[in-house]
Amino acid sequence: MPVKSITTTPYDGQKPGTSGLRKRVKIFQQENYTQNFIQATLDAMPSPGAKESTLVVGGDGRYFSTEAIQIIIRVAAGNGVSKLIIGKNGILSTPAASNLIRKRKANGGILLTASHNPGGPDNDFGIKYNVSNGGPAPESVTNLIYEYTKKCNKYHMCDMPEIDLSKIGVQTIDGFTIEIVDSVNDYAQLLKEIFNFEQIKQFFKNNPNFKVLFDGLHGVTGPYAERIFVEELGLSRSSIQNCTPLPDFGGSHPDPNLTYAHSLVERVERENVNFGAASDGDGDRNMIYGKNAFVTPSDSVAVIAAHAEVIPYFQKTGVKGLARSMPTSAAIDLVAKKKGLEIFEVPTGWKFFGNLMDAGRLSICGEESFGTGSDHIREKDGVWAIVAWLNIIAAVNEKRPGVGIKEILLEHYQIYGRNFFSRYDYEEVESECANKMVEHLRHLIGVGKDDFIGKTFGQFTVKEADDFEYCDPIDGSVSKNQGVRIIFTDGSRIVIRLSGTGSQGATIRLYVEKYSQNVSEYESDTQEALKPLIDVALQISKLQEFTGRAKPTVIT
Ligand code: VG1
Ligand code: CO
Repeated sequence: MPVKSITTTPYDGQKPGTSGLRKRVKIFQQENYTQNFIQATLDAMPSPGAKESTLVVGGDGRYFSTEAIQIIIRVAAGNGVSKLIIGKNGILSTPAASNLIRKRKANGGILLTASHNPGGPDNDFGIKYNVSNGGPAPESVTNLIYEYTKKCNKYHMCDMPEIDLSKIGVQTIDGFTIEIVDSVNDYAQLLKEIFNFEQIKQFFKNNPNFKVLFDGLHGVTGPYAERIFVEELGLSRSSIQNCTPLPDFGGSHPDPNLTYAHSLVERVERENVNFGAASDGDGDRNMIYGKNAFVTPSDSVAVIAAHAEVIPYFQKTGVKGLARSMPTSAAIDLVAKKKGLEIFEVPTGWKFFGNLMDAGRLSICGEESFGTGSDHIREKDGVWAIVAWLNIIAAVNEKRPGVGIKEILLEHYQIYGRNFFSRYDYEEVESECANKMVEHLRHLIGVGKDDFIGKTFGQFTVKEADDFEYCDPIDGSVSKNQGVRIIFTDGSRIVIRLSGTGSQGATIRLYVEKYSQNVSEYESDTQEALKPLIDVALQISKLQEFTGRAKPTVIT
């Protein structure tokens, strides 16, 4: 096939954020915008580079995905890529893509998703590059992509007819191979190797009144849920809802939290559902929520770590170490301490866990943003987390029948204490206002530090404060300015950082955490328990003064 080199002009702002490049669809639709970014991505691929490489391609099926895949096919061919493995109709959940990259020993993958951001012609699209371990590219690679975008004045492509993405099979055009694969098979196989499906099925059989409801929020996990929950685990079809992937997610946010998964929340409460769960647009997030029992993601990963020995995968590999992102509560740290395991605190973003997993030092990790996972792949994994909980419940019930989500949580608090945790998001704040607030905070903890440490706000006295910096223990790379932390003498904590996944203005994230070993508090309402700390966070940050916002957009 003849290669054409097309002249183009670099675009500003093609800098990958926490998890790839995310912008409005309209921005990606600009002339050569997507082509430029793909060219820069291929140019930045780690050695031996794009030529003769194999790449996995797929995404959450959001609006503009199929157009983007046709562009990727042509630009990949133009750059001498030898093979693309593409999910049928362009569909691959983020964890399924990570698994395929590993299983097929591909050199990397291009994931088309903006995760939990809304989709459709007026909403978001995203492109993320994953490396050969199946995980998101590290900052060294994403920085290089950005550098290439700034000088991208040519891209290479081959003219070819549109490829039919709906037909499973292999086609080779002039030495360039395109393989369309079933989106679900390999992933379903993986989960069957990890968990005790027989035990879970048996539990459902023994407990016909145990109600389960999974909500796909019209994201990518629908077909995965149907295969795993209905076909493999034998639940009824009415146990899953919103499981048809839609390019605009039915017009809502495919974000599994109490605000955006409202239809699940209502049904769980109204129909006394024992086990409710949801996943996000690209299938890497999860929410676990039963009647009167919401599991915070920080608690969820701690519970999974505490019960890991009932999961066949960990029986085989052992638990090598635990980790969390910095803003995530320290509940998992307490499990690590009790079990004598290494614990790591990394910046926000799953890419920071990959090196630790590759080095054999990390098995289970999580983020407060509804991300939970393990070293079975190199992405967080929504369906994995949900099946992990089912496996734990099934195993615990063999010894103590009648135990559900709430009992497991309360037992956990009795052993480890409770880390109350909440996050306030202020979305689409004017960037200038958000930056001024951050400057104010950096001043407090920088030049003003001597005055700030030891100061008392309400019942809290400042013990330490910094802007989180991480040195990767494996490759020594340093990531600075990852969020302002203010730690009080009683161990309570405030973290403030700006989001790196938004596509419009700035999103301020405020995280608060308070630890309690007071048994009478274990069933308290999170927002009530944290109210005094939140007041202090707002006072210190002057958030309302800087942004004019009296209330957050979302509380999780
Ligand atoms: C958010 C979350 C972070 C998560 C990231 C990607 O990033 O806070 O924990 O890893 O989204 O998740 P930020 O920079 O906006 O806070 V997903 O499901 O979008 O791939
Ligand atoms: Co996601």
